[in-house]
Amino acid sequence: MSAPTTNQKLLDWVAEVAEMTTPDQIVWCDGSKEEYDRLMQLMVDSGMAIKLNEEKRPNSFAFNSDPSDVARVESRTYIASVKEEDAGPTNNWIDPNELKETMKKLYKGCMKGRTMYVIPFSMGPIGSPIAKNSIELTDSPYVVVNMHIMARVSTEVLRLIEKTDEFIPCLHSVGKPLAEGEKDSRWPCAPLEDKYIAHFPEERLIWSYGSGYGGNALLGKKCLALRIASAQAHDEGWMAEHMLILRFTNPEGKKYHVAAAFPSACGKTNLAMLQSTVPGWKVETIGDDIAWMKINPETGKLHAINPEAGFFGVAPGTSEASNPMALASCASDAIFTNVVVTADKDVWWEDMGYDCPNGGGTDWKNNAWTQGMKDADGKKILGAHPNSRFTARADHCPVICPDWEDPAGVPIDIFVFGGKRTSTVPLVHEAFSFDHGVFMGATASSEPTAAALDLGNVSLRFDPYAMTPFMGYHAGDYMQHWFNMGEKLGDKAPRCFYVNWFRKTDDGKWLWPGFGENSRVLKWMCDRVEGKVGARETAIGLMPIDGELTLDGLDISAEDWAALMAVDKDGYKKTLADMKAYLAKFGDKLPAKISEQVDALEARLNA
Ligand code: GTP
Ligand code: SPV
Ligand code: MN
Repeated sequence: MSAPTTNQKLLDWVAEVAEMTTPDQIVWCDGSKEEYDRLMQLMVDSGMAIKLNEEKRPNSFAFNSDPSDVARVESRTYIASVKEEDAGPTNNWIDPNELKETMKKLYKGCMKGRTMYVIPFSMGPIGSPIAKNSIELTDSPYVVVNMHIMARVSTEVLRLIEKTDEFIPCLHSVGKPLAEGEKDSRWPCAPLEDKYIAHFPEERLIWSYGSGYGGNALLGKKCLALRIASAQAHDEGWMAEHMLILRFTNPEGKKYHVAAAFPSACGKTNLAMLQSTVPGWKVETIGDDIAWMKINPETGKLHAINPEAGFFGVAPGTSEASNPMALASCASDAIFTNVVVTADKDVWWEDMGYDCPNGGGTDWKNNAWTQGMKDADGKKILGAHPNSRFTARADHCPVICPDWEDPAGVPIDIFVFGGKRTSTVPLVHEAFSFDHGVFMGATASSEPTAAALDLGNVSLRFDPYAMTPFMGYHAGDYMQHWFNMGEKLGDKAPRCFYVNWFRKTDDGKWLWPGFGENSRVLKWMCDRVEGKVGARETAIGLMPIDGELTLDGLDISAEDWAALMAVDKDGYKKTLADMKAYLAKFGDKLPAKISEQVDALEARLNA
């Protein structure tokens, strides 16, 4: 196949990679439906993909990964900046030259027996000034079809690269060359010790080896749109954040735009597509995972775009009750990874809202499975992996915002931070100031979820801005960048809030109904922005005055409400001690303003 571009830089790079990885052939992708259908058919024929029931799940496919390759691997993710101190204490670092030598040995001949696909893609609307043109080279057809949904794959990107002579190179291999005549496995990948998800921030270069799953392999997402983009945003004075973006419109038609940072598997997709229970108020989705934000010279506010084109959402827990809009988004033209395939070739996962039809099917490990089945130790065998995901087109979401592709973005009024805390942290509190909000984001904490399984036995993780696994540079500099943005924004800075949907009672039940009911909390935030409601000052921030966050029609006892709204000073003192130990790792890169906020919080807790 002759190359469909005249850009020498691109041609040289493709040739250089092909020489190193020795694929059997090179295919230049165009993002067309014909290409999607052809690759899916190829994978159905090889046994990698399962075509789902055309009546129940039109044009949709299921995949099961290798049980060793089910999530991002943070322990194998590297920020290979030239200087170690630029990666900081929250990132893994290897000298870039050394890492390249190691990876070149792995890449040598790694595509033997495979096809190398050249994927031209844009993060952000093609051709928009904020978008990034990029090329992913991969030997995984699964990556190609997912990129079709998650990014904008098109030959138009090649035309832009020809004009600008600029693109972000992303190299990916599953790391499993095939010997002469060797039969491929269903999900080829390399063992953990050979996996590398590497970023060279100064060169704006991404090299990934050994994993075929999610953020390890769909390189436009975490690698480009967060790790590389955050480093670039730092240098250029904008922001790349792990945030959903939504529009919340009141009955009079006034629009508020909210960007919220929660760690992986902590409810961004849910909140982004929330079905409001506040009469007359509605939510529209702009993005569910990533926000790129720049200061708009006309409004002086931060304007946000979603650089992605699809959702790579957590499947388990997605039901008609919890997230009907996510279900609708993957009703057709979707890809499912590591869920149950039912007897009639539909999909199912835990907490989907109904029992598995016919009592079972094929589980994510590709075994015959019945619901309720137990292993030798008497533990229930899950049909779907806890980090199983659907890949769905954003334009299939019934509540996608009509302006979601506006390259100018939407003006952000409200920042929300949060995480999963079953104790200590109340339902909602507001920052005293933007700087206090920057501190709240910097010291956000969460109990680890299945989206990163290699964290070991950690009960609480500080996760600044939900960006710990995604910062392309030193976390202390990251915090300082937030303060700097605040200074530039002045009184146009978004109002900052902290939420926790995940408080539990001692006997393990949720204190807050969550999901659609979270709209009540959003409404309170908008009322705060409008100055319609007051707030009471507490040690941790500003909290609702009883009765002003409406609970009408909710079955929630006075005791539960009090517990949800309590400021657990002892719990916070414990968190504060852990926080100080965590922040000590930042050394002299810890912004002075963070230390001031720590002292102020301590003084308020001791008052
Ligand atoms: P990534 O895609 O990994 O970045 O994560 P995400 O933040 O988009 O995750 P998602 O929205 O898919 O979170 C899914 C998990 O959060 C599921 O287990 C949901 O049941 C749970 N969840 C979301 N919202 C709520 C809520 O309001 N209350 C409770 N209790 N659980 C919630
Ligand atoms: C996350 O883990 O935050 C995700 C999923 O959004 S992945 O793309 O696999 O990183
Ligand atoms: Mn995410």
